[in-house]
Order: sequence, then C-alpha cells, then structure tokens
Amino acid sequence: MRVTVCCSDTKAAPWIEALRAALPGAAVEEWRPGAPQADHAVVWAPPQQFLDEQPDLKGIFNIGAGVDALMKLALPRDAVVVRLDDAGMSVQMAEFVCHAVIRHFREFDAYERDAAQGKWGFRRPRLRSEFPVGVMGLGVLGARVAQALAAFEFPVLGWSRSAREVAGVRCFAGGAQFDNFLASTRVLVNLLPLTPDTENILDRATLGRLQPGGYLVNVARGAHVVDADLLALLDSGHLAGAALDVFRTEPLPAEHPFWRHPKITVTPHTSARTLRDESVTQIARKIAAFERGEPIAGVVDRKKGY
Ligand code: NDP
Ligand code: OXD
Repeated sequence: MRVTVCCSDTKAAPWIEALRAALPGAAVEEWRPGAPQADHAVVWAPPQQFLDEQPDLKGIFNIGAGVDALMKLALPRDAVVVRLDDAGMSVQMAEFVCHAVIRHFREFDAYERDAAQGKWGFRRPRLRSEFPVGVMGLGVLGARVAQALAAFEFPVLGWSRSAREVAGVRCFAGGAQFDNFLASTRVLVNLLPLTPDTENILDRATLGRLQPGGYLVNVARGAHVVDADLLALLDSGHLAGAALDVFRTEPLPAEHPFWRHPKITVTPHTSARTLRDESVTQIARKIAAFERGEPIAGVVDRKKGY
C-alpha cells in the first residue's frame, strides 16, 4: 500500500516518520510532482495539481476537522474524504471557549486593566441566568463545548442542521428555529463548518438578533463573519465584545482593525491545535479499517460539504 503526504503550511517530515511507524506495511512518501499513484493521501490544503495527478486515490485523510479548503478543489470522484474526528481537539476547544466565556462573564478583562493600574475594586456579581450561551454547531466539537459550558451552570442552547439531543442543552435545529435560538442567546459561540450555507452567516442580521450586550466567540472559520458588520455592532454598543480565533485572512494582516479594537480579543487560530500523535494514530487506524472494508467515522458528506 502506498500513502502520499501533501501538506501546505505544515512540515511533512514528522508526519511521514510517524505514519511510517504506525503503518509498517505501507510505503509512505512526501508527494512531489510526477510521483506514482498512491492508495491514500494524508493532506492539509493541498494544491489542485496534487489531486489532478492522483486521480485514483481511495481515501483522502485531512489533518484537520474542517475540510473547507479541500472542498474548494476538484477532488477525485470516487475518493472517500475523511476528516479528523476529535483527535484531542474537543477538550482544547472546551478549554478555550469556557475560558473566553468566563473571562467575559466574570469581567476578568476589566480586573486585569484595574490591576495594571494598582486598583483594588470589586464589580457587582453578574447573574448566570442573564448570560445564556448559544453554540452554533453541535457536532464533535460543539457538543463537547456545550456540555463543558453547562457544567459551569450557564443556560446553554445549541443549534444544528438536523435535530440533536445533548444533555443539559436546549437544542434548536434548522433555519426555522434559527431566529428563536438567536433571540434566546446572549453569548454566541460559533462551531459550524464553513460551507456555502454557512459562509457570512455572522452578519448584521444574525448578530443583531442576539440579546443586548451580546458577545461573540468565533472559533470556527473567519469567513463565517462579515467583519464590517461585527465592527458596526460593537461600535453601536449592541455587542459588548468578541473573542476571535479565526480570520478571513490568516495571519490576520497588521492593518486589520480587529487587532486594535478595544472590545476584541485576537488569538492566532490556536483554540484547538492538531495534535500529531493522536491524529496519526487515528488516521492509521482508519486506513487499516478502510482496507479491511470496515466502516470508519469522520467521512465527509460531499453534498453537505462537511
Ligand atoms: P462536525 O461536522 O462534527 O459538526 C458540525 C456541526 O455543524 C453539526 O452539528 C452540523 O449539524 C452543524 N451544521 C453544519 N451546517 C449547518 C447549517 N447549515 N445549519 C446549522 N447547523 C449546521 O464538525 P466539528 O465539530 O468537528 O468541527 C466544527 C468546525 O470547527 C470545523 O469545521 C472547523 O471549521 C472548526 N475548527 C476550528 C479549529 C480551530 O483551531 N479554530 C480546530 C478544529 C475545528 P448536524 O449535526 O445536523 O450535521
Ligand atoms: C481544523 C483547524 O479544522 O485546525 O482542524 O482549524
């Protein structure tokens, strides 16, 4: 069996070494133009040329949960596209989102500013019941995040495409229940995949329906947000702030207003990092299961785009 590795923005060598150890019977090589046809590919944002030269791939294994970059390309018709299924990311996402929500709710950002001025002052405790948190996307990451928030006793709501049940979470589904979900939400957490249906979903209309004093935590993709609409709602005071981990252009350009906005906290796409060991173990197990003809988790529905 031949496995080819093609990653932009990521060093291939450590992945190849780890995949060779996990798949001892396989020939694992970095892809170069003109390389022989492989059975499976392990990729992150590969160029179109790679896919054009590998038309008979059986499996394309993405080293991330989001497949939006891959879905923009012309893929071999019969290849099964597989994304990372947690692989150590859901606990990181839960940490990141709980930190962002609690930092805002408990006003730790304001206490940090006070401390920098040597100021000892208490703020009036806020009521959790006044900070319902709505999680968009109740998949592998969103469901874990929603449950972690519920453990801190926030009222938690969730929204997904099809109806879901998550313990401790008031679930909404589909376009028909979107407005109701938004109107019941003050802190909005985005964990949707980026697809044609969800691009620009966080615009003036959507964010404007949040309860006054709303807060946005975007940990999915930058192209979900209409940047100018978010800035306008922050400046009008309808939104109290935003924690943004993902951006339309990454790295976030130095001149982008998000860097300097007093109500925005920027982090560099770091909310849930791909962990190589966990990811290689998962991918190697899936390749072996696939070759045995067994079903595998994390297969992308190409029609839905995630
Ligand atoms: P999943 O595929 O497991 O979950 C996606 C969820 O979104 C599902 O609940 C799905 O609904 C819902 N959804 C999709 N389309 C729509 C729609 N049009 N309307 C309403 N709900 C919709 O994905 P993951 O949880 O694994 O990952 C989510 C995203 O997180 C990734 O696609 C990626 O972009 C981002 N991510 C960001 C990282 C970072 O470091 N910032 C790291 C990892 C991932 P249904 O349940 O009905 O299918
Ligand atoms: C992912 C990411 O999709 O890191 O896994 O953004």
